[in-house]
Amino acid sequence: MKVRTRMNPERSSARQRARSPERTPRAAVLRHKTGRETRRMKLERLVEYARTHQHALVLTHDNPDPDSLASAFALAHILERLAGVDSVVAFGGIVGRAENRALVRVLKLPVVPIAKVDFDEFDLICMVDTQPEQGNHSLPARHFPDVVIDHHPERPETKLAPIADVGGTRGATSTLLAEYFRASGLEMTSQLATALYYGIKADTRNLARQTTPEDVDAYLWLFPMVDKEALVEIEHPRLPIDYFRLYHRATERAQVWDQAVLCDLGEIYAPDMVAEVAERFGFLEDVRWSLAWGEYDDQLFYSIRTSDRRMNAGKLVREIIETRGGSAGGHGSMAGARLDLSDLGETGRRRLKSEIAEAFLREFGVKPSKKPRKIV
Ligand SMILES: [Mn+2]
Repeated sequence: MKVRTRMNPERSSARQRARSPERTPRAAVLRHKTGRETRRMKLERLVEYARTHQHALVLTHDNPDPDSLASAFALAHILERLAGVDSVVAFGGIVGRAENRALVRVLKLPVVPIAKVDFDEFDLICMVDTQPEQGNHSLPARHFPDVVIDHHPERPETKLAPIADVGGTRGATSTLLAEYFRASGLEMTSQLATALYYGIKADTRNLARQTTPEDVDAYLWLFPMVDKEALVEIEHPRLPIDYFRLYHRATERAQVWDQAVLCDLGEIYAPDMVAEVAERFGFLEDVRWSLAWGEYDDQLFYSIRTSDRRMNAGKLVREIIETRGGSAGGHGSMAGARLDLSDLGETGRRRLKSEIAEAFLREFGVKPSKKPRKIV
């Protein structure tokens, strides 16, 4: 995967024409809406469609996690090898968590920040581990993806993408990509095997959460090809001092209400630290709900974890955050959301945060008269 910066503008406009809907009539794209389509058929359709294009952009969700990064590079590899399309993988936000930074560094994944991407240079736009409506990606509104591969529940607009493989029960998008790989007959590289394996492992919390037999199957298939030394480096990275400072603050600020723990982290150094903290406090004894939030770059980030099987974390964040103008996504046991704060002053921000915390507490069944316990 090469990173290009400039291309011939004439060719670029030709590609833009090629992207217009008239050139790719929906009817020409074989869609099997009925019946079960095997991964092999899906792969064939993807390759068939991609073949008439030259330059693919594969976009992860913002502040990408291992599942999103691994899926993006696996898709880029498939597009290059099977459809002859050169591919660039890009992300919005930052790669924040130490493990995710290590994944990119150790495996030398040539991922490009979205600020360096000129969307008009690409005639094939792909999106992985997220969907157009999800709101957690940086694809400008004037573009719509050609290809969407995501294990999250299908959003209505995704149906408009010529190639969409979304929804289902898989615990990770990396599992879907591993299935494409197996169907393709392409040789798996240890770099991609390591990334996909870690993608599945991270999303399913080592096959302990939202895991299907297909996830287990892909995990076991990949394992012999994993670069074990690289994996150790990725899973046990050096941590910045900010990490320990943030945990200190989190422990001081956490409030335990019955079976729910809530933590306002204030300013955070990386958006995905809310997920890290929510995940950790979710392990606190007797806790069934864990919610953490923090501010980064004028945005408010939320992350939630639950072990309550009767509740749906994804639905809950959508109800509480999307109705307030934010974007949200996730599934049964884990979800995240963000809200733009740039129009709000100090007071407005404080009010919004406490309103949202109260809304969550109500959903967690905590009585308003209750007082929280502190950890320290
Ligand atoms: Mn995922």
